[in-house]
Amino acid sequence: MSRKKRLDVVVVGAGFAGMYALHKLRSRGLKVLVYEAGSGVGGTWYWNRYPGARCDVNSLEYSYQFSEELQQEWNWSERYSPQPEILAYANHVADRFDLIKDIQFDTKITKLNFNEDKRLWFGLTEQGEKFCAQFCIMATGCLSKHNIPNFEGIDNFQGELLHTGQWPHQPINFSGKKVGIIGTGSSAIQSIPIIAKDAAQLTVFQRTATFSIPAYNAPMDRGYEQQIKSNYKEFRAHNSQRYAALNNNPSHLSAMEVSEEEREAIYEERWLEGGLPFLASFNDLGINEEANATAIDFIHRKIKSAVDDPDIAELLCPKTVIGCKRLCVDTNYYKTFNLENVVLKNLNRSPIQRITDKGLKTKDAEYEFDILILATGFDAMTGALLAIDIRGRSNKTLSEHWKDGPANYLGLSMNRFPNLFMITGPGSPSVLANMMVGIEQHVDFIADLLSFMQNKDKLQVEANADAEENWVRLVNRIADQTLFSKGCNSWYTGANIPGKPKIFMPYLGYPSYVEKCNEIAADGYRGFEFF
Ligand code: NA7
Repeated sequence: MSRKKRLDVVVVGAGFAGMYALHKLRSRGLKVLVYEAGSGVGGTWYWNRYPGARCDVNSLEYSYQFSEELQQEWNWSERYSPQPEILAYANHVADRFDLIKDIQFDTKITKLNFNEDKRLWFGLTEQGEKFCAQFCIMATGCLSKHNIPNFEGIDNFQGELLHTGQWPHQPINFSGKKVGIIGTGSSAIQSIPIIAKDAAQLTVFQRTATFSIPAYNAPMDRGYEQQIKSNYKEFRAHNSQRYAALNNNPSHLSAMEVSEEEREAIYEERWLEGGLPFLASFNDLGINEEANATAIDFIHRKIKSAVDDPDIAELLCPKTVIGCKRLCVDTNYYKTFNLENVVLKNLNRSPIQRITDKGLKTKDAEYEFDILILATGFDAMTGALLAIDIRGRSNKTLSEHWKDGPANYLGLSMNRFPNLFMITGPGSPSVLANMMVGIEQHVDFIADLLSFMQNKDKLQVEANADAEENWVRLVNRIADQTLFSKGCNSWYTGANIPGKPKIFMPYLGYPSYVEKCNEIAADGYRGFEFF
């Protein structure tokens, strides 16, 4: 066991949040160390290496803005960046800002306990290394604790069992293989068309059909890139005023106030533009069920025109509200089901009973596979935090504090957990805004809060209980005004994990969130208690 390390700030996770936290806080003269479970930087882009993994946000927006030189000098090769390029970018940033020397890789944190007498967090790693720090920054990611459903017999499978969120580093050869994939969320939708090209047979097990919009990914338009880069600051500032901090050209029209022809033309135009901006076709798709139904109808017709077999097309048509589960962005997803080697199975009609040594058994049939892929998602937003034994004041555990859902203030801080901050935690815009933008805003807010404490000679800060309660109520009140909090079992609400408290976690509306953060800071960090 090594000697205990004494730090000002310990950061957990070396994804984009942890990397920027390290850079920012180190530049303020603090002694910072990042612990990272993986062997490299990049977080979600380090782990999610499945075929076709790609960002669903435009490359020119899914990148840091804290360094003008960095954003000018880095060139993305495609409209939507593939995972290897985003990982290369993360490594470039780590080298450029000399981050590696303060990151300890291959190290999982198992315990974090707050010592009230010493006013320090004491931590333990899986390898038994101890450390203490005044502040803890949990940059553990929203989609980092992968979800392996409790399938009976899962350990019996003799073939290759893979999870999209824990993909091996070496290439997987699908050629001539019989492959099964469980799940049809974003990870499956991106990987299915690519796996189908090589596999002898691909069987897709679907529980809930998902809406997907074509990406129309293409090589970066250098003219457009130049245009953005010539005024990058303004472009970023403009986007931060958008609901999800994305350049999605939101419409000011209601889907119900235009003629049917006009509506169809607008949807068609958005469809051809591709990607997530489809949801901004009209201003009421997220709040009016009738308006939402018009978008559903449009996409159903697109699916039916793409898929030859009407029964398969019907099965691929989602029956939920559009936007309730995360909208997917694909390349050739629906058309892949026209290939002879691709089969779609309806788990609602015939659920999985168990995994066998050769494949899996559903209520009606038995399947044999060489490779079985779990594209079954994540214990999102809270999973990675609850995987660590975190104990705050009075030995209160995080799991106790969150037994009815993730109580928090601004998605950043929690009552009874002094000097511990989350980046893009539950209660912040997080996954429903451009993550890179949210990350920088959070880290900047925390850095300013720490400076405020230094100036006031304060050693300890935490959210007060009332502020926390009111914040959670506000997050839910906002979500309840939309269609996104109800009507489907989404990971936004924790409903994808059996037994998890069901509560809508992301704060909807990036600009209003930032406005609140700024007001609170200007008001002496209202809602926080200092000691
Ligand atoms: P998602 O979007 O959570 O998708 C997981 C898929 O796995 C989804 O289709 C689930 O069906 C299915 N699933 C989960 N558990 C089971 C069980 N027990 N049986 C059958 N099917 C199951 O995860 P992704 O990795 O695809 O995407 C996560 C995010 O990453 C994505 O939103 C982007 O932001 C990037 P269900 O819908 O629950 O019926």
